[in-house]
Amino acid sequence: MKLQLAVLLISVLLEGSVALPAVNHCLTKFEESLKETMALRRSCEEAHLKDCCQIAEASKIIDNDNYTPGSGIYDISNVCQSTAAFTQDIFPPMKARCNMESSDGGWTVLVKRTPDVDERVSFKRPWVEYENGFGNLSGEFWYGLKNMHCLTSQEPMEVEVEVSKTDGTKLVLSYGNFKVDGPSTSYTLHVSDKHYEGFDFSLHHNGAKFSTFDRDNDQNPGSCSAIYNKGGNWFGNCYNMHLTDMPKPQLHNSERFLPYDYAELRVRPKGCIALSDSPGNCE
Ligand SMILES: [Ca+2]
Repeated sequence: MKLQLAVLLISVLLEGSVALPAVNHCLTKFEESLKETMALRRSCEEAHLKDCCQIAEASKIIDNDNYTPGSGIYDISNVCQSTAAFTQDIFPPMKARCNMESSDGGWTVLVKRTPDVDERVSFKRPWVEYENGFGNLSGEFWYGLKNMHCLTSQEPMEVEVEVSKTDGTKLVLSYGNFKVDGPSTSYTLHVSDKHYEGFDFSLHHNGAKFSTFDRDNDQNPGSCSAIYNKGGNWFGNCYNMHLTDMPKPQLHNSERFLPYDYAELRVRPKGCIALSDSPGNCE
């Protein structure tokens, strides 16, 4: 084999015209193979992957089901693009934070609170900022009511709210239905079909309009946002879940306040096929 290679090399050097067809043949084969791979990638990119579930599914197809994408920031189609002013520019294309680990992954993260950042993000913001989104996708952020409405209106979605403390205490609240209506309803929230044991933290919030300190749509004689540190929320009178409270996200189980250090609200389509063994397709 080494001898054949040496002969080929010498032929190339001394009689290029004789050996080149063999080399060209190999190059052509390689080029064809490369084109095939690139075409497959393009077909998935052009499919306008619209959320983290579709990214997880497409990754499995490209790499023959051997590759599981990690959690992080991904490009998604800009069908839900708003004028959000994220620290990391979200367009074009639009970016999303994907959680590919919790409960088999495929989650698009809509709200994130974490103390593990150099600079904390303030959630004391007016209506317009809650509509468009704010923060940093690699740290703390609010994805924006416009984006939440768009993402949850395309198909039925499920939701998980995970809260935890630095001591390892963790609570995952999962619901089978999650939808944010449009601006004409002040982004009314629909959350139902509880999938965990214990207190139902969706009370106060299912059917509630969104409120901020400068736009009071809640059921309290005063303003829940103003009372609870100017964070925006789907307040009733006032809350069981307040992920934008400052300085920490809070739950309230009808008896007492439960402060946490971390919080994440994430959604994915019901029956996301990234969860199954089937590779599916890009269409
Ligand atoms: Ca009120």
